[in-house]
Amino acid sequence: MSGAGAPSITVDGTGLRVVVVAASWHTEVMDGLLAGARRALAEAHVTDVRELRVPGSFELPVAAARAAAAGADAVVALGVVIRGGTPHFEYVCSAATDGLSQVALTTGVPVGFGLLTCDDEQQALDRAGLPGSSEDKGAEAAEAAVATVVALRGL
Ligand code: DLZ
Repeated sequence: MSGAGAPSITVDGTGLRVVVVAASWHTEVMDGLLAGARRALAEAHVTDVRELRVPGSFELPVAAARAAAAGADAVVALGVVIRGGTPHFEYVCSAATDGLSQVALTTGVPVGFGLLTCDDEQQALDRAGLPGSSEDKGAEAAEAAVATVVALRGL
């Protein structure tokens, strides 16, 4: 999957409460994802932003579920999983991905998916929104979460 074809999203999230849940593995990449999410939320005029750090991406779904239960209008989930030499990668990725989509569907609270699942660190750095990165997945996840709240309110 490539970033080609990504939409340009401009959205007004004034008055929304957004919780960013973020894993802690791979510090440099996580710092880039977090900075991108913060920047995108500020550009969308979201001022009620809380950040909740968890150890690893496996813990993201429970944090997202708690954030939704606590009244978040949207959750932005950020994490980085890098493939190693064992099947652990697949288990962490699928637990995090399935868990986050389950949270969105069962609570109705949009969850922006900012989980990078990469073969190596360079792939993650390329997507981290850092100087020299070609993509900014933290910002994209934040924009998607806010845009989905606004879209659903139009029903
Ligand atoms: C154990 C583990 C490994 C090997 N790799 C990563 C990773 O690349 N990215 C990540 O976010 N978390 C990793 N973890 C930690 C798990 O997500 C989880 O925190 C632990 O298994 C404890 O539940």
